Amino acid sequence: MIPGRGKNQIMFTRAIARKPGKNFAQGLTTTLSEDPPDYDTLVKQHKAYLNVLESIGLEVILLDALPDHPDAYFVEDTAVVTAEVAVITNPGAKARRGEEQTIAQVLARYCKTDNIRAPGTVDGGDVLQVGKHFFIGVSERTNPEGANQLGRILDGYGYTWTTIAVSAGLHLKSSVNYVGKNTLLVTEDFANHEKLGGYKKIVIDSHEAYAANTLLVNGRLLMPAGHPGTRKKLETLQLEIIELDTSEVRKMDGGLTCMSIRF
Ligand code: CIR
Repeated sequence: MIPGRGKNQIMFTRAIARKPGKNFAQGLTTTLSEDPPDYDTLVKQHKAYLNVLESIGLEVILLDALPDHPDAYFVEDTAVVTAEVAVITNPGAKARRGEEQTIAQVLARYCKTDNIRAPGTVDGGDVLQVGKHFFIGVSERTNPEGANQLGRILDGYGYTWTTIAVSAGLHLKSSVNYVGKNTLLVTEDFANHEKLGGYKKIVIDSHEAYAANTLLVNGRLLMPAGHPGTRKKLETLQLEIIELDTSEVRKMDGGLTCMSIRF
């Protein structure tokens, strides 16, 4: 049995990812960094990420870069995939619309698909699945109409869902993630959120807030390197922890969850 496999844990066999394009630094970002984003470093970090996914048993379906969409390697935002259906999103940022069509073609080979329709918008980064429940962040990218459309689709497959206002960070999963064993990893902003009751919480110190974007895959925790305080707290879960350097992705407001669609 895989360590840490619990009732809310989903086991994945595949991941869709996309190569970053040379123009990735033209993507959307709110992060001001002294060092400009570096393509060669990003490529190395992206490969290391994919190697980890493969090493823990996922088949990686790697797509080519989309030159017209410098953020397209953040594939997570384009689809919400459950065991029964893949919901193709309508990304909230205009510059990112169109990315979802190429992902829809790939997912259609593996599962039934449905769509979020305008004026609804959803970014997958706002959608957190914990077992049979979905938290859907309402953010600058995911609007109430999109959240409700997604919720109604999920209803049809026996899932429950709640919306949650994203008051800080780009997406819900910039601040809240499920790390196994009935535990949510949260930033201080979400530590006492009324809609996140019923779970144990690991609260991250504010100076390590970026580590909230930690990804649970098949019993392992993939976390961004360089957050020793959060690592120590996560060690209490007794799951294998794999640190990955995400410096270049972070400059583009992205993280570990964003770079793959697991299913
Ligand atoms: C964007 O602003 O859309 C990208 N630069 C970053 C998207 C990160 N995606 C995610 O957290 N799921």
